[in-house]
Amino acid sequence: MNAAAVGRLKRVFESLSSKPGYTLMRGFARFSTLRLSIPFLRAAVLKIKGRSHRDSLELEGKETCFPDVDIDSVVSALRKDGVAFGFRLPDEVVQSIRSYAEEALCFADRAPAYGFKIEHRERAEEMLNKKILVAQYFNTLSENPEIARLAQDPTLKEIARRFLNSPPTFVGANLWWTFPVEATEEDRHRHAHKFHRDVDDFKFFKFFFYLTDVEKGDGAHVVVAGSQGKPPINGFFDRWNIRRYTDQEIAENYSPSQVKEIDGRAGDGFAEDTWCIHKGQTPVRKPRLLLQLQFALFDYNAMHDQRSQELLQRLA
Ligand SMILES: O=C(O)CCC(=O)C(=O)O
Ligand SMILES: [Fe+2]
Repeated sequence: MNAAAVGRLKRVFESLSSKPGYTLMRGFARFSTLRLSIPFLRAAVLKIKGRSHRDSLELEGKETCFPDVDIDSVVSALRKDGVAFGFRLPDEVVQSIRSYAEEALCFADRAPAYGFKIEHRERAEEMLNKKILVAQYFNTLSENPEIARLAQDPTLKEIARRFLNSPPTFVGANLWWTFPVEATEEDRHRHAHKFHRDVDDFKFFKFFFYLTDVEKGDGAHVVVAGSQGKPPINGFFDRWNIRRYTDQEIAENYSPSQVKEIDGRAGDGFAEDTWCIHKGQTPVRKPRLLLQLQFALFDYNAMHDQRSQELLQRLA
């Protein structure tokens, strides 16, 4: 066994002891039979326990931000293409999240010790002695009421319930900036700026909302529509492998019409099953602020942005 394989095995064992449920799921969720059957099995078990009824009662009386969204067409596009468009946040929600992002600390490389206010980005870069590609906010659900409200939105929840074929679990909000910098290969790899697919549960998906205008060159998200369960394959076991894919592999394996670079105005949103191949892009013109809301079957406590206040430190 070579050194890289030994290192990988060591990381799997460490992860098994610290996060056993999540690590086992990441092993098993690559198999399509389990991805298909587990949502239905879980729904049946929850039905016996009476949870699905309780869930539908919870939705009653809550107002949606998306009265014009056609739930059926979103769910069928998500199933077929892995991506569905047509969401639009109300202007006051965009304003509220933008103001929050000006005032609160964001954290370089998602590291709780590297907090800075967005106006002090240059100073933070000097302190870290590197360009910052990604900076994320923490504890957004408790700090911004609009994000907390979106996490409970009945339209989003109903889309989740139908797409997942099972009562949905909200597993996390994430709000982050991507900046136009000469990023290192390592940072681009780490922050998902290379094609990949996510294994976050047996079935799961995400809503993405742009909070800044995103034209080509501003770090638009790219998705390969219809690629769910059909990754580029290089050797027999590669179909179950989770790895990064090169742009060339994507160009060779899918038609150009499948590769969608998603631009939009501040407030525009889309839903995506990120079991599809996708990536972020490094902006070349201006920063991009993005909100992501994730629904899944099970909560492995791995997707949320909650960090204890004692861990958070200010760098600049
Ligand atoms: O920054 C992006 O657009 C990509 C993020 C990503 O890969 C993900 O949220 O799963
Ligand atoms: Fe991803």
